[in-house]
Amino acid sequence: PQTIRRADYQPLAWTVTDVDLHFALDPAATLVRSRLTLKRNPRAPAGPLVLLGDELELVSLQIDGRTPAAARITDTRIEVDLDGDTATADIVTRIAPAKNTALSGLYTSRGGFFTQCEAEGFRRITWFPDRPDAMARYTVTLEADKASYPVLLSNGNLVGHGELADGRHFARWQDPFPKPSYLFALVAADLAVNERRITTMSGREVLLQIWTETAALERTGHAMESLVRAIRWDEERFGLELDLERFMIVAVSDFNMGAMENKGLNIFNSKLLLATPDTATDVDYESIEAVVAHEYFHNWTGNRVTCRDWFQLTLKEGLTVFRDQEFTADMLAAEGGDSARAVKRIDDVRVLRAAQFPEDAGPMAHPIRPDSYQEINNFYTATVYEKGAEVIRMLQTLLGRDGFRKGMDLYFARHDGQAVTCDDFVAAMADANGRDLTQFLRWYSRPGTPRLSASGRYDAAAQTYTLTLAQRSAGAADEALLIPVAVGLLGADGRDLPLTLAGATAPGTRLLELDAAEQTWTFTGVAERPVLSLLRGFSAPVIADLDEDDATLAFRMAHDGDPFNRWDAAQRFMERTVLGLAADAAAGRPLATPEAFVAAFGALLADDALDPAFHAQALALPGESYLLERMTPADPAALRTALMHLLRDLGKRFAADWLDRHLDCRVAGDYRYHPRDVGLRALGNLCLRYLCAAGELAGFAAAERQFAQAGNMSERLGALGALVHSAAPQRDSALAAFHAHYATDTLVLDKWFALQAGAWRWDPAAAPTLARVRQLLAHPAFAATNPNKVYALLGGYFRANPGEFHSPDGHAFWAEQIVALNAINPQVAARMARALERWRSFTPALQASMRRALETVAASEGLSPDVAEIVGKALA
Ligand code: HT7
Ligand code: ZN
Repeated sequence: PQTIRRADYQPLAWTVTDVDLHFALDPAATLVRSRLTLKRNPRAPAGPLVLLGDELELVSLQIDGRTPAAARITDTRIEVDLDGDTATADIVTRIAPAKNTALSGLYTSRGGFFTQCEAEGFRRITWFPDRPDAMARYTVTLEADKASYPVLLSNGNLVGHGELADGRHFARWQDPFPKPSYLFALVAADLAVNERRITTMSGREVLLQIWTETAALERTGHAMESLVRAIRWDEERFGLELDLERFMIVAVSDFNMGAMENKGLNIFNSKLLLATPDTATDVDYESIEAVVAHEYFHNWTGNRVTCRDWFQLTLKEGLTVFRDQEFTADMLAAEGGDSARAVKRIDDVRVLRAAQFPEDAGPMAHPIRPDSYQEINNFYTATVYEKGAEVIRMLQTLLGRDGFRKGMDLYFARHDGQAVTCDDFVAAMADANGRDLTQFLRWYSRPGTPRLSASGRYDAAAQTYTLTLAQRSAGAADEALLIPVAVGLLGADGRDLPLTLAGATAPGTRLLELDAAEQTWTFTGVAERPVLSLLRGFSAPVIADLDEDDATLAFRMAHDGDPFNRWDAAQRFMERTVLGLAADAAAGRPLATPEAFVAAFGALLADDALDPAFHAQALALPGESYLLERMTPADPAALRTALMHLLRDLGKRFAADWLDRHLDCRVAGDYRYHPRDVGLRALGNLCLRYLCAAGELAGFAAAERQFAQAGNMSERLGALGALVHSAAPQRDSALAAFHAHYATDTLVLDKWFALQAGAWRWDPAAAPTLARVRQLLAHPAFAATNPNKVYALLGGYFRANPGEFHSPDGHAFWAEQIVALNAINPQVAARMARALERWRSFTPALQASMRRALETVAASEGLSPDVAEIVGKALA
């Protein structure tokens, strides 16, 4: 595959000012007529008009009413030399939406038409300069059979509609805002609507609509509430108002990602839109609120100001993830206080460590603004999104909330309506705050996770504490990053000591700006030997190498005044314990949990003062993929043995406490999505997890009871999960009951598929999970054409179950499935393919079967650029 480089960017020689599209919709053969109004770009070197296409049948092309004599036409590119400064292109294209299983461009799903144009899907609809810096005004006419497709939607405002011959009808939409083609959308389907009218901060009345299949309409309430909250929050926090008369969201069952921010017509994977207490967990409720907000926030960060080219993707994605994280934190804190805010931060860091840290250490490592790619769809990554959000968060930390807001205001004042770069964003932040951010920009071009180390020296006589911080980034020794490091010092009683630096005193936490390879700070007036609390709130996306003994970890786990660091201390102690046990398992030594850890864990479990949501986070072991990443060499079987041992041991030792706490976690009354109730359910479910892992009969009974009596999906799935992740005799009957209850509910069945694919084997005599996964592939509810099903079943196995997946059989199965998926949907196949990219960090025996599987896929026929890039980089 061809490599595209950031350094090769050239502005377009010909821009498009207006696009007039006409769709004669038909699943087998849709005719797309397009009229482009073209203008020579005075700021670009002279060149031909370039139109891009992908799997299109060109019916006709005319320039200014005539067929061009010397157009250069290939399957993917049309070049035409044009005279003068303006021109009109008329293009007719034929496409087959029903055959479009890649779900990019125009496709059908459950009898309706839907589009997905980001990143390069528009070129699968019609010939176009399909890149984000080509911004134009769109008028779109949709024409379709009225009985089958009564609802016809596109971006902007409805400016006409009516009946046509032969039972067909049409609707015409006009979008007042110039936009890039990736934000174009259309929907034609049989849908029902949930509507709400609200008044925006300037007093305009706007119409909010959520469209779904009629049967799902009752599941749209939470999404509508979330949308209204998001609109209000963006007004209050950033002064940003909805700029449209109507804002629509549509649910679709077949979708490659979570959702898409098309201007005024967001399209959502139904999984991230539809919820009732009986069908969605608390985590689903939180995700829906966050994603509805995320897509809405893109209306400003992404749509009004967009990216110049796809290398700048983090400009909109990192910033918008940061905005949705802040939104969720504010929503949670409004009802659950600061502890709920800390829990959100912990959740976000868990995701970063589990997904982004491994990515940054493997063959797909890239800076948040990549320098090159083969297939842009492969770069919608945890690095661009989650690490990108951390980089934005550091800007807010460095500039303060008010300074950050000033920077945002200047960014919009300068760039509204433009396609810009990450440099433009940072320049606005710098200029609004009178601060030189040149060094900070290095974060945009640095791959890999930087490492931070600290050493402290206490001088009792002088009452000083001297802290030296050092940073290290692989391959960039001479270019230090600017790293905001929030620190605290704990006294022997566990309380924060006041921090005095250069005569200025701060009460608890102090922000240090590390901008050299190594730097030293001396705190004065330190009356006792302190314990360091470093990187509070996870103030930078780095790995902190702390040389803490068990006693210090236990102390911080019990007392750190920063809730994030208190959780982190527990995670560190757990990590040390699990990896120690895994090393014993790998060497065939007997496993024994260190008593120091048991004592610290027991104290944490017994702490009744903790908020339940925080308590659940603090008592949950680190994620398996994160731990695997921390292991050298990665040995998934040994790690699984260690995790099972620890869960079992902690479950047994504290069985009575887990049972008591589970009882204390009961939530009375109707379901509420409220931080307090969510926390109680999370903690209650964790208690069941430990009890069932321990094989406690009372635990099995408690889980069975909760499963049978559950008043909502969080309780039901929590109990079922505890049974499935154990050797409980009730396991299979509970799975069967769940299936019977939700047999026709495709979204809920995804949970049932995922649970079984991710199941650990507590009974060594049981068949490997692979056998069950193969059976489920043939289940009537499974469809390889539906990404949600693939992510649930195959993702549940390849990504969420390393202890079972990593075996020669698992790897051969992976190769077989990637080849099959590649023919159906390259984007989905590439996502699944990433499960083996870190193969070089595994044990030699596993490396051999992983390599074989990768080579099988690499050598297969018809490999898409998406999968080719992943396996090619893995094998390179
Ligand atoms: N901006 C959207 C990205 C997206 C996407 C990208 C590639 C292929 C399919 C896709 N669907 C949605 C979603 C977002 O980040 O808001
Ligand atoms: Zn986004």
